[in-house]
Amino acid sequence: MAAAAITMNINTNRTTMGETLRIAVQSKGRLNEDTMRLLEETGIRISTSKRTLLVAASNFPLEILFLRDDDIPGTVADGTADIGVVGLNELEEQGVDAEIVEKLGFGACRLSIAVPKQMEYKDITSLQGRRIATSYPTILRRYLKQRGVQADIHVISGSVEISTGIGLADAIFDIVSSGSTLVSNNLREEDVVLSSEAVLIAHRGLSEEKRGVMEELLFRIRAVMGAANKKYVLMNAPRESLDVILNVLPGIKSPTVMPLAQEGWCSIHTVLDEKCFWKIIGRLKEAGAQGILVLPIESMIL
Ligand code: PRT
Ligand code: ZN
Repeated sequence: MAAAAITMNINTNRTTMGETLRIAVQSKGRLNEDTMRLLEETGIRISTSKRTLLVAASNFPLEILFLRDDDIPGTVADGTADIGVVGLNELEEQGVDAEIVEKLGFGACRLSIAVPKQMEYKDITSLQGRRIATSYPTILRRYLKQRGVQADIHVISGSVEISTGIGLADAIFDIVSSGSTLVSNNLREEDVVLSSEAVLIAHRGLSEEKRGVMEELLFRIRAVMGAANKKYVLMNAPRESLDVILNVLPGIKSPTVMPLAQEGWCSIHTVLDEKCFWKIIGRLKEAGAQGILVLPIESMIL
């Protein structure tokens, strides 16, 4: 009986939302975990037990195509996948034509010029005629051209950070996140050329039906991202403290206030930024708030 109900549910989804959408996701590496977590938080069930190249979701018209991140922009541009999750750095480097639909808020990093600690560096013109090692030649070439600098670009596919130490280059152009890789290789970050994060990209020629499925997915993704770091906060307070407490609370809209069975007391409910909550908790207690409950929010639809 339960199985029949589930099957019916899937079928209903498919008829109301049209075709199955194919999303390209990094098979392993830095973006895989966050992407899969985001999909899971949207309520989409994907069996990751049998790790094949193509996996279908069981309760949403979506199939996941697992690829190396380098292959994702091209696969989406040519329509083999309908949408994909990839670093903006990778998309920019490949320069393929795909629509950036949403910034996803994870995989944050930057593409920067870095030079040996002891090297004097005023600006990018200091690298005129010098050798720069990178895995991102297209973005670097464009940056140098815009600034009228001619340099020798050495394209290497990995361990770019060691290339100055071994005498292969005078400077590097590479991904920086915490900066610790640069420090441990005696390098100093100079120009930040591109700020990157994971983005959801889409094939330009999506059918109307597929675009509809993407919009449904996007709606869920935005609800999950909207709830990130937000907490649902409940507290009890004497009615006479209400004005002071409402002044302290920077809620999304006006908070809900409900009377309690005990005369002269009320319950206040609101949604707060987690960071903000820890800043104002002292003032809430001072104002007389008691029994403060802080609850996680799964998704938030504004
Ligand atoms: O196998 P596949 O080709 O799929 O993966 P990959 O090895 O090419 O890529 P992967 O998994 O390393 O990175 C995927 C994406 O994650 C990148 O394209 C970026 O958009 C994003 N990202 C975020 C990062 C980093 N942070 C990062 N720190 N990519 C790489 N790094 C590396 C960087 O190259 C350097 O070696 O980490 C080092 C620097 O880190 P810090 O923290 O020491 O500065
Ligand atoms: Zn790669």
